[in-house]
Amino acid sequence: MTNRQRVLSGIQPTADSFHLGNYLGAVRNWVPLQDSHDAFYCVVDLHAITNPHDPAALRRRTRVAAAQLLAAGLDPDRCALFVQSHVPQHAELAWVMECITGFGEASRMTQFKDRTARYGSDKVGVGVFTYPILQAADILLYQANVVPIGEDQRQHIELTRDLAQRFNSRFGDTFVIPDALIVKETAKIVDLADPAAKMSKSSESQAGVIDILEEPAAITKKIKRAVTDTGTEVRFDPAKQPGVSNLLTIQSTLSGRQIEELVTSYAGKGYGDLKSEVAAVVVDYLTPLRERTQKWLSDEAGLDEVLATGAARAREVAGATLAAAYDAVGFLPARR
Ligand code: AQP
Repeated sequence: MTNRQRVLSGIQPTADSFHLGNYLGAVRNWVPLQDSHDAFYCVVDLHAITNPHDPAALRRRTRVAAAQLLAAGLDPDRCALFVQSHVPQHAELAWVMECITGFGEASRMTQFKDRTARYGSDKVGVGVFTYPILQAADILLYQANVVPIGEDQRQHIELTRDLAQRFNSRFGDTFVIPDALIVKETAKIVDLADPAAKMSKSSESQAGVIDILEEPAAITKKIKRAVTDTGTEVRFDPAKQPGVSNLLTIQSTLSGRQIEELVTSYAGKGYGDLKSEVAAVVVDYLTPLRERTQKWLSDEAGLDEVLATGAARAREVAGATLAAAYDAVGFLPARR
């Protein structure tokens, strides 16, 4: 047992690679929290079936996601890394939380609104409507104090807090109320080809999306073609120069150099120099990460063992919370 605060976060296995937005906005921040917190990180495969999917691809991507997390620095000795569907309590608590969620409240979630506006409600599954409540269950099961995420997830943590408070006031104190942990500098990495939009795996064009497992030549090409701004000077001004500022943010985060120092180093130079340097930094950083991922993927048994150990630890904590929640709502205890 530990008195440390608890951290929980998850990521979907919905692509063959995480992109730089996932990595910088979320995953990278998970790593140091293993030392300061009791850490639980999961590959959220239940969320990955809210949209039409291919079963073989899902199975492959679940392992690829776990391998990338290990390659990024998650250490099975310092955190519980697991697959969401291996811990049945997620779906079980989600049902209870759905029953205290308002229909209007769930309808106001941005992704549901965006998808129904884009495709029409007959083409959007009920899972797209309810998954923010499953996400609330993911977090509350672990009594997480902090949830490290990118800006696009802020609304879901607000919903989680509201649901936890509602449950506690109706049925008695059961859940810890979690806080979002959003690192301001990397909260929203934007699309290289469309700096008005966040980098996203579901963008129509992937020209401005850097996958962390992508080959160096492709990464360099995308960065060299990044949309910059109308000026010529390299300045950090996210409102007026979003493209250039995004490149500076990426370079600064991956190199550990301050933005001001980088801006000074570009005095008298142009956007071409900026792009060349950013491409070199990104390739240098991602190459070993890609190699470590491949190494984990070549040891499927080892990878599955890590996930089994993580799931066993997760079930212990999730089981205790679910039992408390079931008791609080008045379910008769099951005789074993
Ligand atoms: N562009 C981004 N900048 C900063 N953080 C980001 N995240 C995602 N995009 C950015 C953060 O990554 C974590 C994992 O999110 P997810 O599992 O919801 O990933 P996803 O939704 O599959 O990735 P996308 O690209 O965001 O997919 P779409 O757009 O299709 O939904 C989260 O903490 C998220 O904030």
